[in-house]
Amino acid sequence: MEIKTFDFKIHGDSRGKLVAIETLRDIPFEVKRCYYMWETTEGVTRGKHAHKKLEQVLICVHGKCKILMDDGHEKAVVELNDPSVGLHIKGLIWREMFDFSNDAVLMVLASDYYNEEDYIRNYEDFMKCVESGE
Ligand code: T46
Repeated sequence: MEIKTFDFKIHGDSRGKLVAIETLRDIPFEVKRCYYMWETTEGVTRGKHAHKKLEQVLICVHGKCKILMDDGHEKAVVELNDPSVGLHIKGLIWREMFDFSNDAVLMVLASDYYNEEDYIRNYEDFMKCVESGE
């Protein structure tokens, strides 16, 4: 499975660091939504779903966490621990987020508004979509 990450430019000076992410320049889609999660309960796994159309970039802006990606054929785990790195998730990918550090803040830039109909929350349904090439 191809893992696509973006290394965002860090603007650093004596005051500290700053990353700017511009739509269609630093990431390949128009951002319609941003959400983030923090104070994730120790040992918990979030996600456990796929999306039909949504495209996203995940950035752990503080702390660290791991992302499992599964395309129905292969699985890969990526650790996010750098606020200047974004993980691109596009297409039919089952994702799980786990191993959150206590201080982790996971921010997500999404290509569309929240729509429960775009979710595939059952793994068997996900595999049916993979097999049918939907
Ligand atoms: C994804 C992974 C990486 C909203 O009302 N609006 C939103 O934009 C989102 C993302 C969630 N919600 C509500 C729906 C649920 O009642 O917030 C609650 C928690 O959402 P969910 O259980 O889907 O969260 P995660 O962490 O399992 O998954 C999220 C995204 O939903 C998903 O698109 O790819 O992060």
